[in-house]
Amino acid sequence: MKIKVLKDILGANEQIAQRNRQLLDSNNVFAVNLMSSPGAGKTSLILETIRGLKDKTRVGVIEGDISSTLDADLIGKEGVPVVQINTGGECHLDANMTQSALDNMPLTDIELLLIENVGNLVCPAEFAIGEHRNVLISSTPEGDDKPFKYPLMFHKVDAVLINKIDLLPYLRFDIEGFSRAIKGINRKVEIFQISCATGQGIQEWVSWLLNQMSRKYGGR
Ligand SMILES: Nc1nc2c(ncn2[C@@H]2O[C@H](COP(=O)(O)OP(=O)(O)OP(=O)(O)O)[C@@H](O)[C@H]2O)c(=O)[nH]1
Ligand SMILES: [Mg+2]
Repeated sequence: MKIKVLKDILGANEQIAQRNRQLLDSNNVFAVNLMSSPGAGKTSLILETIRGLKDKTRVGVIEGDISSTLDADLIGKEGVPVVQINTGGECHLDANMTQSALDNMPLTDIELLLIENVGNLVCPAEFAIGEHRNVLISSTPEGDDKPFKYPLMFHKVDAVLINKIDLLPYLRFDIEGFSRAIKGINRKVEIFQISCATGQGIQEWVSWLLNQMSRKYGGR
């Protein structure tokens, strides 16, 4: 019985997610669902991405948090449209919440929508929200065992950004083993080593993103 209820919830969510994707498609907006543990660097990455894409594409941001508008306030200072979702306790965004945010996003003014999901490595992996790509930010201080402990998340994503690479000299983190473990779960995933503190790898990430967008919607 329990399983059936969960299936119903996920089925209903998937239908709304598909409607969100159709809305985004009809506006030629490419949506990226950014997931990570709390504090891995989602907001920092969004800031770096906005700066890296300046004059290349028009960005909008949806911020998902259990409470507060701290992240949205930071993003708003970059002069891009931003909508904050407060889930009020839910540990992930779902398609319904995302739909409400899309209703408040000027979709005709943007080409790329970055969606910061709630910091959590479990639930966000299970709920589609209408995104075109899923990206995981996994930061070095979290430890190199995460692919073994949270395999669904690593399985679901199109790219893993290994953030806080600047801290490697101070940590016991086997980056080769970590990358091997990710590829063992998800052979096709792209892996980038980045630092939002030093800017290392951000250009490569931004180029990949632009490439994914043009594969979907053609030359920009
Ligand atoms: N050393 C270092 N610190 C970083 C890097 N990226 C982010 N940080 C720091 O990590 C902390 C958390 O970064 P955020 O970008 O707020 O992380 P988040 O994933 O958005 O956090 P939540 O929204 O709370 O889940 C901040 O103090 C950042 O300055 C990095 O590449 N290197
Ligand atoms: Mg954040």
